[in-house]
Amino acid sequence: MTNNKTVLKWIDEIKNLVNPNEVVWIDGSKEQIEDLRKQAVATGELFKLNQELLPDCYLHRTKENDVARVEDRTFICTTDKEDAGPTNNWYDPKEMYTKLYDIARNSYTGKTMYIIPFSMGPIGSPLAKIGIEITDSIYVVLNMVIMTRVDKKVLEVLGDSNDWVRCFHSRCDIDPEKRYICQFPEDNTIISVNSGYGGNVLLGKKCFALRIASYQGWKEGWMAEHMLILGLENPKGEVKYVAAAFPSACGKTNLAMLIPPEYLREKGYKIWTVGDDISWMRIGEDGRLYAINPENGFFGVAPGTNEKSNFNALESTKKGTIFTNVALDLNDNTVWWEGLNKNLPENALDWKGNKWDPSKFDKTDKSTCAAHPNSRFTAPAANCPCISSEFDKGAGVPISAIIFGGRRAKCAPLVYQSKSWENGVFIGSAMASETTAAAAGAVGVVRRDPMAMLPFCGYHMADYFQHWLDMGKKLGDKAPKIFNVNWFRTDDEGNFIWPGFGDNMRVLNWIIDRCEGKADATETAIGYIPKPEDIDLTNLDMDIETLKDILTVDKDVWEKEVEEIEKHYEKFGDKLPAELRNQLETLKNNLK
Ligand code: GTP
Ligand code: SPV
Ligand code: MN
Repeated sequence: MTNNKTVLKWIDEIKNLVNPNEVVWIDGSKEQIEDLRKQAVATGELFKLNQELLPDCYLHRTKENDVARVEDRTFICTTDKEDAGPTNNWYDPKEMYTKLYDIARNSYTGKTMYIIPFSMGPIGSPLAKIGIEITDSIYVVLNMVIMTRVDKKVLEVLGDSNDWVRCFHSRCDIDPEKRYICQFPEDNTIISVNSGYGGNVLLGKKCFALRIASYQGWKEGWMAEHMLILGLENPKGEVKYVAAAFPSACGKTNLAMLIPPEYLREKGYKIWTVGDDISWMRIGEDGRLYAINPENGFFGVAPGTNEKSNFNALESTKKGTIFTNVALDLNDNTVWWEGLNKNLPENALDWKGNKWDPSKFDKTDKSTCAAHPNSRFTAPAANCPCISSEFDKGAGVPISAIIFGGRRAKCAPLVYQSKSWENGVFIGSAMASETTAAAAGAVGVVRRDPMAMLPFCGYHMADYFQHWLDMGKKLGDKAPKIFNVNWFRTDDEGNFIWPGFGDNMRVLNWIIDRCEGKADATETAIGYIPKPEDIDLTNLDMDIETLKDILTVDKDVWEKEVEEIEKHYEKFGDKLPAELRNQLETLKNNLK
């Protein structure tokens, strides 16, 4: 497949370590994929779904102890502990290599070693990067073929270069006590053992495209962010692009594929999806910030996805999709999850493969759910009805606005604009959100999640903040405007006040208007808030008083928030950029 000496040497090293029966190179060809699907069906690793209703779609169930990312078992291994910073788990690289090699030794005995050369970003794009994943799992191969660009051309483009990321995965015994997800940023290396679940094993995604790439971006002057990218087309046919960072399971896929309310569609407004999870951004020749989506598919949250909430995502899952940990409707061999529709299947298997009893279903008790709350679909981006014409182009799209957001029941207003780039970096650095099922651990606890990158930043978070500030200096007056949104304010009964989903378009329109100097705003302590009459409520069952309510900045709540941010900043000590400390002081004074 290649004469690249660095590639051959590494593959030899891993092969000698894991001792496989056979070695297979993956080129992404139709015949090869079909053959692998057949093998996986024969062993029960995949279940073939109804091929008339869901052509080329399959269901996979992971082990019950292996259903989400494991942040406490994720490590950044740098020579100097200080380089990983206070928000990452650190381990000495030498010791970790020894530990992992001991775990993985002979782990492929009797098995096949698959080698997957892949490109993150359109093959050959100046913004793209190449990786090679070694795995013993057909599930991983088939997911990587959807999520990244797997093609013979990848190795041609790589040539003799050593600029590629080494990704080694071994299922071992799926033993949670020996599960490790390790990044070695200094060596462009990732090693993952004892898991078979999505984000832990599709190493192109969070491990490479965020943890390793954020480190590369820091060294090379670009940015790798946990952001969706969308294009908003107005009735004149002009398209403006925004990138938005929300923590896991806080609505990126939904916002990226949004369908505008009918009255806006009739006027000619459209949303185009460039990406739903990750954005790589560089300064272009004209001085603006350009973004590509390095992925080639969507690894989306299934529960809650339905025709109304996210039609485009649902459409994307109707062919060539792998479902993980959803329920199987035995009546017609299709899939089901909570929130897909109101027809609880009478004859179904839950995500564990046990008979499901709909009469015992209680939506407040996760253990009665048919699908796991973090069940997912892996769908090709090409299936998406609103995929952007720019998606496959290597040049990237110019970003007008950056949006931060998260789940905050009380604090953050529906939307506000930062007062400057530096103030926007402050807002991102202080972001918090209630935790979700996307990672193992407690759900619903407020935690600080700077730029939605807490679990994904591959180096010291204070250096990361400084990198953001430096990028702003380089961008100058061409920098995107920075905003914050919160779709998740609740009333006293805990119901979401803002309708969300397609209606978020009303907020996006205000954001674009602000970027173009077309909308007014009120200056508050935290930033610029819309005039209530500037958020279009046409055809919405919401009065302006309710809107005013979710646009307010409650002084008492924000004074507490400032205390929390102070505590959060203490972690970074002297390394925290002075600019951010100044921003916090300014906010404190503004609130007085
Ligand atoms: P990751 O793939 O983990 O990075 O998640 P994500 O950020 O792409 O989140 P996603 O769009 O899959 O949404 C996660 C959950 O949030 C789903 O259950 C959605 O139904 C819900 N959600 C998304 N947008 C909204 C919204 O505007 N309002 C409300 N109330 N819920 C939303
Ligand atoms: C997330 O958790 O942010 C995801 C899913 O997008 S995973 O690939 O598991 O990280
Ligand atoms: Mn994500």
